[in-house]
Amino acid sequence: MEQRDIPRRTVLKGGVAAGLSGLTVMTVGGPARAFPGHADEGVVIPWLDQPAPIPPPAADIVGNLLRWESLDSRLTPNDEFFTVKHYNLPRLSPVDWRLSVAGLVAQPQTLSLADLKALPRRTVEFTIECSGNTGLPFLIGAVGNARWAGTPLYRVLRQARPLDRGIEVIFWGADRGKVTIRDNSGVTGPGRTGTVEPDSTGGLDLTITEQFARSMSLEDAMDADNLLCYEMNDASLPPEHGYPLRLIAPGWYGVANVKWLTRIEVTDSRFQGRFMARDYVTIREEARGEHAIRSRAFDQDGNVQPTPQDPYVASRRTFWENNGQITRRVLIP
Ligand SMILES: Nc1nc2c(c(=O)[nH]1)N[C@H]1C(S)=C(S)[C@@H](COP(=O)(O)O)O[C@H]1N2
Ligand SMILES: [Mo]
Repeated sequence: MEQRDIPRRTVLKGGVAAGLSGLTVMTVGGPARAFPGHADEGVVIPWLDQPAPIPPPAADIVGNLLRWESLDSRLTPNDEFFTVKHYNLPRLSPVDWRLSVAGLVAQPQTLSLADLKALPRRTVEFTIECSGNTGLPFLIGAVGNARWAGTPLYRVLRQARPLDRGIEVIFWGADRGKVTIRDNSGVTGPGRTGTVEPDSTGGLDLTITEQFARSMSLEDAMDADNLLCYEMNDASLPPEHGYPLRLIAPGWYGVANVKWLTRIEVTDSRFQGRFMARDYVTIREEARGEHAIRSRAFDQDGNVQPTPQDPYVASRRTFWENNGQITRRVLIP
């Protein structure tokens, strides 16, 4: 291949929209080499369709997106690795930081970083990709590959001895932030113990403080590849990537890899926090037509509201006190 330098002005003339100069590879000076050390093997031709600049509200959340043109190694260097933080950036001290393993377990654990490092060490290479990647005009670099080291999660869970009725594992991060909920239902619950404030518009919306959390089934959590990870590419985890400890769950989207991990909780019901039930959930438009809608409540012990067929409801010989599930029909025009 003939080696050709592509001067910056050519790229700009080529139709790249204005305002992107901070993002294109050409701003770093000379052209990037496709294969470093092999000067005769050509140069990287930058993409014409560079991502849009990150708009201000999203810039607090998404940072350091991958520049595809500067990719020259299998592992993404830590300081070039994309970051996503939905809330604040916790600065945790290794001195007083502890991981607690609690909830429906026979042997709750409290572990220091030194305790975790004393456990067997394992390394996995895993590509993290945000599930929002390529979903927005500015978001086409939320992906990176690293070598992660830590101790297998299943050992720590096994040590805590989950009870038989434990089916779900919640991973709590130290970060927290305000979330607006469209009505005042569902305000209480794990991690939502913060203040409840009426919305400024005087509507029914309520703003609560919620701690970052994601969950998975106990069965998925026990997967031998999951790591309680304290190292990224042979360095201690950088603060932006979850120092001192994060979950690395190979095969899962980025959001499952909870950073700044402080608490692992085993529960007996599905967790319905923001990042399980509202964000990072795909909602598809329903085709028009008639639909049935049924509500189901759970009590504090996790019992489901009875169905109309449940003997507790069906055996009533009066019309009083029907606490069964109710189905209503709607037509979406
Ligand atoms: N505690 C916590 N963990 C988190 C997040 C977060 O906001 N808080 N963001 C998640 C999301 S959405 C992604 S895509 C990945 C990104 O990991 P990185 O910032 O190390 O690249 O972290 C996940 N873990
Ligand atoms: Mo993400």
